[in-house]
Amino acid sequence: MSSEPTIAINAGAEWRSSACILCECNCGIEVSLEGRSLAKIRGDKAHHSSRGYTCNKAFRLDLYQNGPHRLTSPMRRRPDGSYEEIDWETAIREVAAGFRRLADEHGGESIFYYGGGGQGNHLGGAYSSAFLRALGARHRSNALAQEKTGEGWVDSQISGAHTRGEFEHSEVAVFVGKNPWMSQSFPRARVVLREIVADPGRAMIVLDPVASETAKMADFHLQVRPGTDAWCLAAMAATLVQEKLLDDRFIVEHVNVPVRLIAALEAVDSDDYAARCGVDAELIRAAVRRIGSAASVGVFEDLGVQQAPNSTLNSYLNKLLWVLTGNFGRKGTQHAHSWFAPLFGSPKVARTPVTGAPIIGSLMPCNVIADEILTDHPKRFRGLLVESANPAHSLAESGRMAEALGALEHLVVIDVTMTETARLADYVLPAASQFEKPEATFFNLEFPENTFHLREALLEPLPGTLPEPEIHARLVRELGVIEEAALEPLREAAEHGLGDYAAAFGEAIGADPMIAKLAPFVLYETLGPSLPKGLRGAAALWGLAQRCAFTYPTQMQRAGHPDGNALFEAILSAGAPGVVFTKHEYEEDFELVKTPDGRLNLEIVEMLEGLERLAEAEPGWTSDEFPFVLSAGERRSYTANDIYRNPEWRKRDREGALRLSPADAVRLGLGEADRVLITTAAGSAETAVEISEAMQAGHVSLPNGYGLEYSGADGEPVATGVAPNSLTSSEWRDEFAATPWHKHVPARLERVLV
Ligand SMILES: Nc1nc2c(c(=O)[nH]1)N[C@H]1C(S)=C(S)[C@@H](COP(=O)(O)OP(=O)(O)OC[C@H]3O[C@@H](n4cnc5c(=O)[nH]c(N)nc54)[C@H](O)[C@@H]3O)O[C@H]1N2
Ligand SMILES: Nc1nc2c(c(=O)[nH]1)N[C@H]1C(S)=C(S)[C@@H](COP(=O)(O)OP(=O)(O)OC[C@H]3O[C@@H](n4cnc5c(=O)[nH]c(N)nc54)[C@H](O)[C@@H]3O)O[C@H]1N2
Ligand code: SF4
Ligand SMILES: [Mo]
Repeated sequence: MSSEPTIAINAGAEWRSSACILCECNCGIEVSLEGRSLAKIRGDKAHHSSRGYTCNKAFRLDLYQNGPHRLTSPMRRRPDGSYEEIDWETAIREVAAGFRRLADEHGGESIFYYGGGGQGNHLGGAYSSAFLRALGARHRSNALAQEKTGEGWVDSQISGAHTRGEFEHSEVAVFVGKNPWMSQSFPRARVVLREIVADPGRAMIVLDPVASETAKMADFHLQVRPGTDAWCLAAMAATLVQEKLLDDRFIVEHVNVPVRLIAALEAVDSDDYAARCGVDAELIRAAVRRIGSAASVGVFEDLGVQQAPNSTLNSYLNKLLWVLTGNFGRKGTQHAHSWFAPLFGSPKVARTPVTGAPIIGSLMPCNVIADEILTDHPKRFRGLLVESANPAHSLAESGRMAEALGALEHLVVIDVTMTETARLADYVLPAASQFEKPEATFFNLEFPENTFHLREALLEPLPGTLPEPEIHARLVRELGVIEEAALEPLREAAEHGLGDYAAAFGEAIGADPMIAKLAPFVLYETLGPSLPKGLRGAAALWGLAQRCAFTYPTQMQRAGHPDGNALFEAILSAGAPGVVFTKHEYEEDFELVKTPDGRLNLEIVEMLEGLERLAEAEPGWTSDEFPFVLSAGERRSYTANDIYRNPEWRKRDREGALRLSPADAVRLGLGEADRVLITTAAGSAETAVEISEAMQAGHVSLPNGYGLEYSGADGEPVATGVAPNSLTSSEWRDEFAATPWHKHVPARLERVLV
């Protein structure tokens, strides 16, 4: 909900602009500082996309910024497992030497990189690539490879582009395994949801086994049984075909529809499929007719299907809903969009060195990382650099993940705090927080106007910490791979302005391939010092601005930036609102479609086979031993990935209760005050329970972001709530993309007797 400025209280306070770092929306905020504390926070009305909006989570960011959890010195692990503080010079020397040794003895490919930015900080990751390239390392991954790579693979074939719904203007909004009331993910989510509900001419369709906050607002809640979305989505697409609700003209002009797809959808018995997913067949058909009659439809799929059975197939099937009805490239529909920096690498699917799992968008599937380490295979990973991520807690099967991290020869973690992952590392490097350095994200996913927001530091780095760009620069300098003399002309050109710099940079790249290879480092070292005070870390954005000028020249100029240098300058000086870096016309959306013939392509053999197989397949992954389905990692009011570590930030749900249906509570003889032991193939945990009408029988859920260790005033670390991945298994994963089934973990419950 948007926060109204409290003028009387804040009279005289100085408000500084920044952004919330807790989810991909990165809402603009204004902060009033008291010393080093973020004393007051409110939504920033000047911000281009959030316009004053925030949700409930932004207001306690001081608990992220300040507290005993902040690291203030590099740490080195002693043989007995305890840590000692070391100085930065020693840390940089030993960290670089450890990776250098692995690269020399086993090749750069033995070094792996995980993370590079969470929900609010992608600048550091932009610089890490220079250090990794200098070592010849090329394998990497991050959280996207446990949620979005299946969808990314489907997108790469349907449109060659990432797409988003323009929900602010959609007549019909469809949410598939997505609860935006809680999890947000598009600008001003709660305002937009309320507007849809209030307008009788608009409608909302939600596929969710839970009567989530969003599902309760929906006109059509298709309350599938967990894990059965493929049958529901197939019945929906089949209804489009069988009831002739397709946009024939759009299809003729823009879509390759294989005959095999139409035949498969004609053959679907939607009553039978409806029964298999547990939804009333007439409700499914009514929802589809609403889509068929709408002037504009936007669709958002998220973790409820991306981390559950048939996840990649579900991505394909839900995209049929907007592709076949021509809901693309018009106001309120689905859109391809520009990127300031693409979040995915090459669409070509490669294979991981040990297990041969698919590498999609250059990201290794998170669920095979442990297997790529715990083996005597000569190509196993031996070294790992983790930056701004907590894989020991956020990846499937924490126990095995910890074993893998422990088996590495050189594990280095860059974080603001001693995470579960850092506790296994050989070296921990303390980063300046996201309010102590210029920062930004590449979650720039809007259309027709796309924005980028560089925020300035609110505070000096906490003594003992360094911003990531400086850490990576020191590591590259330590490797000694680039001559000072090669950098000097660029430094000098930078003194004469961006025009001279651009010319000198072009020349330097031609003369020395190392300059291009280590571009972010070179920019930091040469352009960085000439930037306004405190903005050195923004130097890499110059390269991205040039890329933007090259990729979207017309749209960038339409947004008011004559060239890449002008865009870069606008970014540095824009402040609170951020910068519109591209402005598209609706008709230009097809220019962003990157398939070979420029058409949307539905011919994906694996997906057609998957659709056909549904006819014979029976949903159901539970057993007598594990009769419940656990969704491990639900987004709630007080969850924010692993970013807030201090449990004090939660006003409710302190322990993160397991939610279960009233029917199951009766069956197990449970009351609200009882506790249960939940057991899965991977482990057991004891938890508080919350009996909730929102849950259907047989389905239970636990929140994400709990079970993080935190020590208050120098006591022993205590973990509050259940760490969800102590209960997940890495083999439960999608057959195409190897994305995890976090939302679908077979489990057993027992009442804890006291
Ligand atoms: N409050 C809060 N917001 C966040 C985050 C956070 O930690 N806390 N994290 C951010 C991040 S990183 C992400 S990726 C997004 C994720 O955002 P969401 O994907 O919306 O979040 P989840 O709650 O994990 O899952 C969404 C829904 O999937 C449903 N679900 C479970 N099983 C199934 C199933 O079999 N089928 C279907 N159709 N649905 C199912 C759940 O009931 C839930 O309502 O949230 C972002 N926003
Ligand atoms: N079971 C289950 N597991 C899940 C999920 C689920 O639903 N269920 N969801 C998955 C999803 S969608 C996601 S996105 C991941 C998220 O999990 P991760 O990718 O591990 O990322 P975050 O939780 O964002 O953790 C960010 C880390 O960055 C650190 N950090 C904060 N600021 C800075 C900074 O300025 N510099 C540095 N270097 N570090 C900083 C924090 O201390 C924290 O350790 O979890 C995934 N894991
Ligand atoms: S958590 Fe997300 S929606 Fe909420 S204020 Fe922060 S960025 Fe905005
Ligand atoms: Mo995520």
